[in-house]
Amino acid sequence: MIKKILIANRGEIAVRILRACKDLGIQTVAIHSTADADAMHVRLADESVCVGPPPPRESYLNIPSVISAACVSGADAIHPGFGFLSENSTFAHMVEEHQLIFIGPKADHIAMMGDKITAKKTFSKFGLPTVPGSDGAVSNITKALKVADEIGYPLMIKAAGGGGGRGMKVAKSKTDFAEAYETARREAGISFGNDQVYLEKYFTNPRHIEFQIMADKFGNAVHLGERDCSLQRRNQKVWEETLSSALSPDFRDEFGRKVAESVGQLGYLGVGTLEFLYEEGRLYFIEMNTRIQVEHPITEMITGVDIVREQILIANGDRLSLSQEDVKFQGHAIECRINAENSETFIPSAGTVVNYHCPGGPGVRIDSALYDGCKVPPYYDSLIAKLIVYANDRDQCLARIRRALREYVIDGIDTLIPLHLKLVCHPDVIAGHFDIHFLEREFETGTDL
Ligand code: MV4
Repeated sequence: MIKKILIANRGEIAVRILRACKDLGIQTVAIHSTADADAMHVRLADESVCVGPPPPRESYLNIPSVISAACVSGADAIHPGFGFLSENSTFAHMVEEHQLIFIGPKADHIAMMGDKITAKKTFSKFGLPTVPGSDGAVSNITKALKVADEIGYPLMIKAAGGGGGRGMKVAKSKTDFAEAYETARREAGISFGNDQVYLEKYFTNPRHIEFQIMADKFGNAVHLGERDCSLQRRNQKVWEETLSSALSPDFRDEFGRKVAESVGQLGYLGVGTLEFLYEEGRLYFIEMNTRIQVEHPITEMITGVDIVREQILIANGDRLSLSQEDVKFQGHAIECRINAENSETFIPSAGTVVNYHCPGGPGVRIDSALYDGCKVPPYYDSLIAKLIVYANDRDQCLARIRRALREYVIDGIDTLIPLHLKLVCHPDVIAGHFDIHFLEREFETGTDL
């Protein structure tokens, strides 16, 4: 059994992973930059190692430092969390080469899903619907124009090395296409070191729906239902919920089984998420994430599964603790991401938190590394807390969010609490009527400041 885990992350996800380790009786090692010496994740860990100065490149992304920290502390596994090194296949490979367990999928599967063309081909081969578009990369303008005519306009040009909203261009019509195509290739080469691009039909007003999956080394694979992550701004999710009202129980059941079967056939190991665009009653695969995601707690709330615990046990070589028949969905859960940002301008805010007071009561879970008097440094992601609310149905869930947001006190820095209070009182949000453009459209944040 894994005895000691090094957590190669910071903030709320490091704390979340620490908690799963403690529940399992596993020793913990935190890493931190000099800016995080007094951070919550350092205080809660059994041991800690400083891995470098504040800039992420020199600390949390510094592979030799992170692996050395694991070796000197006698850890037998590394949990990467999300962001940082979590989807770096080179890192995953190096961890294994040091006789350490990487708590995540095989390095090959990380690399495979990092290439969005390969990811799409893979799941298409397993029978999942994908967004209509080019069959793989389009390597020159002549071919590209021909394929573009077949797909029709508007269409999207996406970089194979992109993902998560990076490296995408919309061509509204044939007039825009050649320039958009050349720009996309040039930028992809610079940003990702890979200038391959592919084409897709552009969905104008889709929802973003993703399925959570887990798979063990014995070929067992299950899905834990879907999350609707349509409320986002500039590819940063702000609010996520599960289950989605867009899918009927029968559709979810059938589609979810296909998703689980696909990852089983792939021989995937660990937890992951398949992202889809939803339009006019249909789901189309776009990308797979091979990490634990920010929004995993809402799935935990409605299924009762501790996904981080499962992730650790899968990496340890254990069997999944449940089969598909054991997965039951109960109630509704919503996550409000509390970022250290101004609710109107979205300008990041750093400083010292004062008067910290957390909401509580039935159905309220806070995942955070905040404490009264803690510092929010300017060097890292602005996510500082997640308000996760559970209730028997969506309306009761919304009422509890209002109650919890009004209780929440975070002074000293700007946060997204005021934005969430507006969202949870908005008629379209209450009605569940939104797509991926709703937030930018409604709160006029689509344009530059
Ligand atoms: C799309 C799309 C419309 N049509 N693909 C953005 C993130 C990346 N995972 C894929 N993205 C999109 N791909 C086609 N063919 C619109 C988006 C998109 C988006 C998707 C999910 C959540 C938020 C989004 C915001 C802008 C664009």
